Amino acid sequence: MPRLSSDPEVAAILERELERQRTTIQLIASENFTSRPVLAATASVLTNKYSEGYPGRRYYGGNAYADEIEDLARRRACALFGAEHANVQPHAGASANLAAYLALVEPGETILAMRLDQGGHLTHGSPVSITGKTWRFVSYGVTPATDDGSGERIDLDQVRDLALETRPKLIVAGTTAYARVIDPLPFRQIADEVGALFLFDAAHPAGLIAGGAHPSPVGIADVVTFTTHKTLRGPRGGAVLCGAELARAVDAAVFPGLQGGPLDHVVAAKAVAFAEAARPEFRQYAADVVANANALAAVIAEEGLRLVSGGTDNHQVLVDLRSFDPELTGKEAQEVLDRAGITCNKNQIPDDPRSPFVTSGLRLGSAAETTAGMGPTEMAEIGRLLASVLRERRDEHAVAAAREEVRALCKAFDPYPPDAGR
Ligand code: DSN
Repeated sequence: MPRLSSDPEVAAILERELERQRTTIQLIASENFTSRPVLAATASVLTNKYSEGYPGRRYYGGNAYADEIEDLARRRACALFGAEHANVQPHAGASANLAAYLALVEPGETILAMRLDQGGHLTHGSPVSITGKTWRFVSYGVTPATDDGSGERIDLDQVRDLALETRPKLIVAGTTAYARVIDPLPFRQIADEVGALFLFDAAHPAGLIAGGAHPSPVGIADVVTFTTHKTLRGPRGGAVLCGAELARAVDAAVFPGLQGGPLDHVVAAKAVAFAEAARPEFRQYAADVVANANALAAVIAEEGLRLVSGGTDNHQVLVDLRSFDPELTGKEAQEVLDRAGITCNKNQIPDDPRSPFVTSGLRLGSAAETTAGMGPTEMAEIGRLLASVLRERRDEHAVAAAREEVRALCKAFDPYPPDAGR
């Protein structure tokens, strides 16, 4: 990684962040460790370039190479996902979703999407998001919890009933805290039944889809949005896929509708990541991510923590802490786990009585540590450590001992080993 010796203050902070990533366990489900080529592209001279517009149609001169890189990224994205058109300019998943709404729905029209506290995203119409202020959102959720773990799945009957009742212009499938596979076909059928368009927000499973571990919504949904930095393991950013007939509307929504100049250095890094995700080893990676999440989930359940939906089909494990200790909040759990070097996030669980700042749940993810090389054995060890830290959370010696175990585990699975040329 490039050194910033001429700015020692910034360099020191970056070194400490690198050290944190190397010596603590990363279980945030939306994070990953990018490859060095992705990091290098992100740090490239393309950060200097202004290229408002699209390849061949820019508002500034000097864009020959910006055009080449964006064309390459678009071609690679289309090839990876089997899409007719890709827009690789969205700065984030939120902007990709906003662009899709802008392209497909007039302000004030109705969109049917998943509610935030049921596993949806802020951009699925939360009242605090511009999406909730601009469009009329109707929300669906998950089925009630059951003892056998068959509940807490997307309630497709509710999706259909609400679609028939409210006749949305657009139906959104996609989640931010949901541990189960999402089949795009029932959503397509419901959308067709009510004459709605269908957007699949693949922010979380994009890498699992690219790696063949989850069904692809491409060619089924009218528009697919995704982030490039979660399971796809690329740079921080977003993208939109669609058929040729929507290409113009989607492109116009991204620029000039929402954004100014693209981040060409990030577009270059996206191109790198799309090529990496097209390799055969990425298919193995996607399968390993799911296997690792299952191994983590199994041990956590054995340790007496209830899993929302009873398990996982993807990279996420959602834990209901109330089953473990009614007093334990997600906030407290996140804080004590942070002290032990286990990084994860508090998360609301379906029908959570606590606020999003406190919560009754934890969201864990396997994508990053799978990249670092961990397997089911390490996942089981992490599950046991996590449970013991929660159990002994008031004993600082026990937390400090867990921190040392975490440090030892991380040493064997360094995402950026110094001898590999960082
Ligand atoms: N922050 C992302 C996540 O963690 O899922 C969603 O925006």
